[in-house]
Amino acid sequence: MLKDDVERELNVQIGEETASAWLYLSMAAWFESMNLPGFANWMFVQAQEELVHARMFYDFVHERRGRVILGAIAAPPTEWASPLEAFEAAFAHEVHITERIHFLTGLADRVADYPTRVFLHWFVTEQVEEEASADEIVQKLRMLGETGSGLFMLDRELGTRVFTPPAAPAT
Ligand code: OFO
Repeated sequence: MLKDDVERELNVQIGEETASAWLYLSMAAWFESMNLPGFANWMFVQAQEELVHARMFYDFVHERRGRVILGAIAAPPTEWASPLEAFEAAFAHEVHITERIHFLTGLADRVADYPTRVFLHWFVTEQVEEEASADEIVQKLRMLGETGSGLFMLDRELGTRVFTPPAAPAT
């Protein structure tokens, strides 16, 4: 059984992961409107991954015989000044999600909830990758510049990203 405060925070995290998907889908739509289909593809794949993350928390709460309670998801921003600003926002968002995962991990430790602690281990590792992949594109945008052939080449590269569902963590 889940303790009440752990259950509540896992429910908050379902909302956080869903909000991540909503944010990246909004960024995908903005990139489409900017005629950058490769960037839009990268964000769309990212949104799909976030929905899987939300589902993992959803399933875990049920496995532990908890109750999933969904809250409101705030509307995401819809405009960014440039591709660089959008990816800087994506990176900052991932830093926030990392902080949430670390907070949850600390909570599980404090209440000796070992199954939740083990479940969260996958997300601790995942967040290292999430931050690194957003930051890699920030660095490329800074290096290549945001106009002309650099942007076109990066758009082609980001267009090759495909969605592969993450393997479920052991519980
Ligand atoms: Fe779910 O990792 Fe990004 O937000």
